[in-house]
Amino acid sequence: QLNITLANSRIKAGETTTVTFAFNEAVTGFTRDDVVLSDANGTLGEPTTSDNGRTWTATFTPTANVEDSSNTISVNLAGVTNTAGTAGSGQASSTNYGIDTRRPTVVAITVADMHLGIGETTTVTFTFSEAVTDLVL
Ligand SMILES: [Ca+2]
Ligand SMILES: [Ca+2]
Repeated sequence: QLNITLANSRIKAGETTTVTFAFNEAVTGFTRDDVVLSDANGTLGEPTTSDNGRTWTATFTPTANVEDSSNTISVNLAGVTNTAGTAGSGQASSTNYGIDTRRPTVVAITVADMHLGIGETTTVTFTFSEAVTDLVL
């Protein structure tokens, strides 16, 4: 039995997060090769344990320019063995997490009046690829 949790379940551009793999007993042989990342949209560092094999952590780095609200990290339990030497079976999956590493871009800038005289004002419209906050001109 294995619980997989991510410290941050909504990962943004420039962020990484810690993934914790909590087994119900101490295991050996747990490496990155046992982790299934086909639905992860990112890469994982090598898992390390600080309590002799029961809890493991690794750093997850999301793929750039991805917007996907449905992602999971899984582990092939056949790749790990308990202290009695018995290999696990089946797969364990993390709960769902979201990734938004797509940076907004400016799609269009339009000026209402292209022929301004002295003292006139006009409206400039900025259109972004997605909603943005904190626009500073
Ligand atoms: Ca997905
Ligand atoms: Ca293994």
